[in-house]
Amino acid sequence: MNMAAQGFAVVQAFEHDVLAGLNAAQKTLPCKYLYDEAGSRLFEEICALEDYYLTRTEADIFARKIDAMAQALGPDVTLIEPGAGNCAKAEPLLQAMYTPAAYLPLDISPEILFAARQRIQQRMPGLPISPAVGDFTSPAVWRELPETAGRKVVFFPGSTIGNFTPEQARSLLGLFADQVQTGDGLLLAADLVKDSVVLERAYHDSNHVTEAFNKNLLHRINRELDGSFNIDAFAHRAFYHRLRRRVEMHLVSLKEQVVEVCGRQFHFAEGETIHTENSHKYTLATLEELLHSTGFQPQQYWTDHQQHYAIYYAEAV
Ligand code: AVJ
Repeated sequence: MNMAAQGFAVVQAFEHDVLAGLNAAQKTLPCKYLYDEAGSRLFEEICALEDYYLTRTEADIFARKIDAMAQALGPDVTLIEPGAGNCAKAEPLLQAMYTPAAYLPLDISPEILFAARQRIQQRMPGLPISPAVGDFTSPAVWRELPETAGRKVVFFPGSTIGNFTPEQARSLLGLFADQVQTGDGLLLAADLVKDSVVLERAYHDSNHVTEAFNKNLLHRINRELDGSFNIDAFAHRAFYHRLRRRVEMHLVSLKEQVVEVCGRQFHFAEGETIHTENSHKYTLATLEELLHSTGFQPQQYWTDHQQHYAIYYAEAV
């Protein structure tokens, strides 16, 4: 697909998904749409918050264990990163790896991806880098990657896996498994189950950045789909659902109201919510179970001293 056709398809998918989501009994919007330019900037701000322990905990594990990880991955490996964004996490890993064969980042944002390629290329001139633009949950974008000889490792940091329900996570890791051979690897990070006060503070931060991040989705719909959302008539809500082992993010309608999107009307009762994101939390056991069920054998994991966060290395069987 050329860039213009791709842009058109992306707009159509957004319109389709928003209309379908607002028509559902429990109104819902796919969380991937939180990450437009403004949303991605807000998410970066979230990552720097005191209340949001995930990013710094993961960074701390990487900083302490990067050599052990590089060792586990092995020499001459092609590193494939779905949802690579600015590729900031792969760079130190590639530096620590023994003669990496190539780096293949996948992302929906071509601008961020190509800027990152240029940056890494300058610092690692000998490393072949082949980015692919598209949604990593669709097999189509994986087919754009060049054929490579030798071992491959799929790198999936950031606890992005948390955005997928257990069934979706299984099919996503199944898709990853389809891309690799026996003995190839997966380096996967996940946020762990912990005290609900700590969890809820991370998604309802005292700086209100997560609130702005959540509400940005309504701004985006207003802008791109001719929406009439009154942002102040919605509140940010985030809570930990113990049984589902996930933090759910919602936008709560503060009054009965009718909102227009793409010329269609949607009714909101007072207190009715739009479910905008899930962030699933794992235990070491549920994470290992997920890996096993998708054809990966856990080899090693690294965690922080509070066991808030885990990074697993597993190999395809
Ligand atoms: C990008 C999926 C890891 O679930 O913690 C942060 C997204 N949402 N604050 C997460 C997010 C609200 C984040 N992930």
